[in-house]
Amino acid sequence: MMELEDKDLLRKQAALFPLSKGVKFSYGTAGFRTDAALLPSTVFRMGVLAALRSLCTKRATGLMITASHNPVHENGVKLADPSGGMLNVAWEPYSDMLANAPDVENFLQIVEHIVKRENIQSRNAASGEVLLARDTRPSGEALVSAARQGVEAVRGTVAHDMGVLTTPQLHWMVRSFNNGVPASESDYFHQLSDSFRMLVELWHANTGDSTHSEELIVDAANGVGASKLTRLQHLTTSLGLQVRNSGNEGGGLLNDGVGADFVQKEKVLPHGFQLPADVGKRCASIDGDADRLVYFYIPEKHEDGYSGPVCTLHLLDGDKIAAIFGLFIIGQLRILAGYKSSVSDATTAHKAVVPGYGEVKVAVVQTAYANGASTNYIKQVLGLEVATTPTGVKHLHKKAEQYDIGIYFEANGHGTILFNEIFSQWLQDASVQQKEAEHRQAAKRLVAVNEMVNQAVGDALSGILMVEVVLRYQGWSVEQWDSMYKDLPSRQLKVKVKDRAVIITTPDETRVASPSSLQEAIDTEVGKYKGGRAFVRPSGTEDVVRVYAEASSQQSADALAQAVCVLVYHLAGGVGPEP
Ligand code: G16
Repeated sequence: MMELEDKDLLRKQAALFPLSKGVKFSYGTAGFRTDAALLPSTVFRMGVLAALRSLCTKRATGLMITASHNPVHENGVKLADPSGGMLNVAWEPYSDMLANAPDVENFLQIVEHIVKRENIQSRNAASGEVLLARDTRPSGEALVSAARQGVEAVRGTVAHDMGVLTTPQLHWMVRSFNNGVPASESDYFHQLSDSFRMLVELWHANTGDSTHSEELIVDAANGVGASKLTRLQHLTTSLGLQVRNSGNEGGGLLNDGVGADFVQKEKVLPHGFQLPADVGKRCASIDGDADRLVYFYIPEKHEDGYSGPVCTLHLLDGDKIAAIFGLFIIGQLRILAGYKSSVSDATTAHKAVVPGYGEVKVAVVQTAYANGASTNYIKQVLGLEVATTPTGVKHLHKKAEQYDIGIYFEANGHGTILFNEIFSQWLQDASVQQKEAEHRQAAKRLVAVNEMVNQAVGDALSGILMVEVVLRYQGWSVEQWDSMYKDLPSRQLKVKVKDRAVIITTPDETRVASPSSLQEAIDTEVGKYKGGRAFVRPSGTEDVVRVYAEASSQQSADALAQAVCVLVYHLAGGVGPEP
């Protein structure tokens, strides 16, 4: 139970952050997101919740001020659990209740309810800790201050302001902090760069090749990732990087015509990239808080002849990143399993049975947005299991944890590779104890991947390092990587409706459960297109309904997506002009 002085402190502090009138907050896919001016009360209250979660688990939690891919006037808050992953979904209803509490007394009652229900007792000095960080949005500083006041309104909890970070850096720090290992930003950079160096050295040792591949050009969305990439580059001399859209004074706006979300959804060049100067170059885009990564290039010629709103670039999205990661992982496991083939011809389906460990369970986790061609490739060519979950890294991460190695990626570029603890330990031992040098090297490579690739959450920076390493091992250009499989033509659009909550989908998000008339109409429309597939779902980060369509040609995918938008507009309360 809360003591009187706990309540007095909370009451006094909460009164400084009154709820904005007429707004209903919902935790959404990855936390709260809206116009920054509406957020101080929500952020204060999430500071309180992060403190309670820390007291409850007796470990540090994290709170990140960011709205990721959303426009610069918006902001948001994401919470990190003690594992470094997203807030435990069982606590999401508390977030909604706290964020929407109409007044201070009601807010206090909800806090009391959480304290009681979760049996939170420890309120000794500094028994709870919350790490805070923000991206580069101008509203971030004031919101971090609101978060700090929320954390410190819960007696016995302290806030540590970690400064301006990418979202994955904060998650990494929470995980490291709780694991009792060095957790500063400089530790993060050293861990990534040391393991990258190790992988490059192992590659040199194997191939004798010491040439550096051409530099990678990264569109940093005018966000926090730009300065972090520059810092990473200073530590990894063999990584040639050119950072564009760095958000420097006089440059462009955060996420405005730039960044991973823009490139992946629009499939057009971001600002700062041009024809013909950038034709054939290996390029990547990250998003505003650097937790998403996609690659792209401008081909010499367009072979499909279609000149609709697409085709200025070839996109290598999260699905293709998952595919190349899967290829590399399975290649190393093949070596450990005693196959004589090298990584580049690891193209037959098989189970990875490694002597001394047994079958290594590997899977790729995707969502309904995964391009059908990627799923086929991963299953049929790589021979890997594919698991699916609803949208949201919190779901994919949880699923990926069920395997020895779980590779998860959303098509939009969120993803990572998780290693379970028992298998990680086995790899550590195998890297010194295996008899064959080849086997020791394969184990060492996987140990280095485990170190380099963020184990807490998808991370564009560690993702870049991993892609760049695998391309070297494969000896591939970006075009060769792209040719692993050909994407089925697809199109993603969004529709504005009065209330996006009127659309309820089935758990796998591929069908609309309500309103049923909408699903019937979508089915009829899909039936008109060869190889057609389409689904709609309310976004959890923007006030829109998302529409996805695939078909056998780009014209058909565009037409199907457009037709489904019109259906959503008419059957789910569209607002503004008809799409
Ligand atoms: C967040 C989530 C992702 C999700 C994305 C879009 O990413 O972490 O898992 O795919 O939102 O979600 P929705 O389709 O519901 O808008 P980010 O990069 O925006 O934080």
